[in-house]
Amino acid sequence: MAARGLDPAAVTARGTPTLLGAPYDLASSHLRGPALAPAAIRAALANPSSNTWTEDLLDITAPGVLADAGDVSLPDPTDGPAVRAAIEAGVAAVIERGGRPLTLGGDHSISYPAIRAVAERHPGLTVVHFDAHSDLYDEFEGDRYSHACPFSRVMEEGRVARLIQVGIRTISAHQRAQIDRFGVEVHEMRHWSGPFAIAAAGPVYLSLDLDVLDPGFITGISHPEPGGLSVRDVVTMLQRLEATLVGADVVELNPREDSSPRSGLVAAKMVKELVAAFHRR
Ligand SMILES: [Mn+2]
Repeated sequence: MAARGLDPAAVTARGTPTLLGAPYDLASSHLRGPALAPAAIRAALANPSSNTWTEDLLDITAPGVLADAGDVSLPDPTDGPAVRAAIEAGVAAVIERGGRPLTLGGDHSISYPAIRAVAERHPGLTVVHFDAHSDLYDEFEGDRYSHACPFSRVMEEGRVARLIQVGIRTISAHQRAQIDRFGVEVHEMRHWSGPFAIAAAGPVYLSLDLDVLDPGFITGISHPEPGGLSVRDVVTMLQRLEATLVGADVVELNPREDSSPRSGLVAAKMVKELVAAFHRR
């Protein structure tokens, strides 16, 4: 029997998933380190401790399965507007070359320009957001572009039809008000009863903050929040996703907080299963 999952004719029909590094962490409110993540994730993807196959038999090194556009060039990381413009342009360039962007943060602030670029090209976009945190602050410590704010910036522009959040367990009164203001569909951990299928009509962007995982599964993150998901929970939800992915990101890996390369391996596992999700629809 032929391996299920890889139909070479279908692989590029919707655009090859394409890695794009966004090595930026100056919008982090707590720790630096996620700027080192794109290199760490690429190294983990090549780590011989595992192989290059997804669980449903896609070889991510086979032609057309996963491309790599390198890192966004950030000449002056202290110039926030220039950083955001460069990330938005980098993501747009991936789409315009026929790829589907899979951006590697970086802190979560990079999702705002990345989603802007995708939403402009995919009307009716749904964003599926895995995170311990809602990241819906209007501003955080005086910074409207902090990694605590990207989904407020995304939602107030009105280009995203639905925002679905999973894994949230740190809502403040302000963020609850923002959830109501923007009509966010939140699946909080306090109501968790196991993995479920997220279905969305139309194009979907998936933003995966690795701190959605319980700190027992990953040390290399800046904001460990107990009471989270297992690696298996997230992988299963990626596999059950009933949606067409047009873009994604994996953010907030902090290699400086990792006591071994293992958190990078967790991030790489997520990247692989996201690649599979891109190819499933
Ligand atoms: Mn988070």
